[in-house]
Amino acid sequence: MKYFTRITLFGLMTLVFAQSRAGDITVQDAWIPEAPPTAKVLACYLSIDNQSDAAVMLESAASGDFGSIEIHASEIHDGMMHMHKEHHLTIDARSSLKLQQGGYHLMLMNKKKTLSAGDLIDIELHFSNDEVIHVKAEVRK
Ligand SMILES: [Cu+2]
Repeated sequence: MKYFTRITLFGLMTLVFAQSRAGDITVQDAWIPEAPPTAKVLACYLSIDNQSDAAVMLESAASGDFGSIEIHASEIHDGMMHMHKEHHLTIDARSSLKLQQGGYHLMLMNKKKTLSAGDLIDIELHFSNDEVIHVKAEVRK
């Protein structure tokens, strides 16, 4: 029991530490549009703010609730929406980048459980400066 508490406390401290150390990079308003239960792939939107003096790249993302996560960009070609994979997204120094419908998004692949509105999904974001930021993305209607 004591061991378990210690692990939990350590986990919390690590999280707090990661977030405070990541002070220059903040991630806000992470959300996932609710999709039909049969959908295996979902999008995730969020905004990333980089208050440091150097550009930083979002290089990858992961979640225990999905097999993998890709970084995608959407664009309209001949009136049709297409998307393609990006290797990374650059957030310039002292600026922010918004992942939103019709633009950049995280593509959550191979869903492992049923998601419904109100659920909070843990996603970790890996940046080029070795920072890892944990976010809870809310599933919304
Ligand atoms: Cu996509």
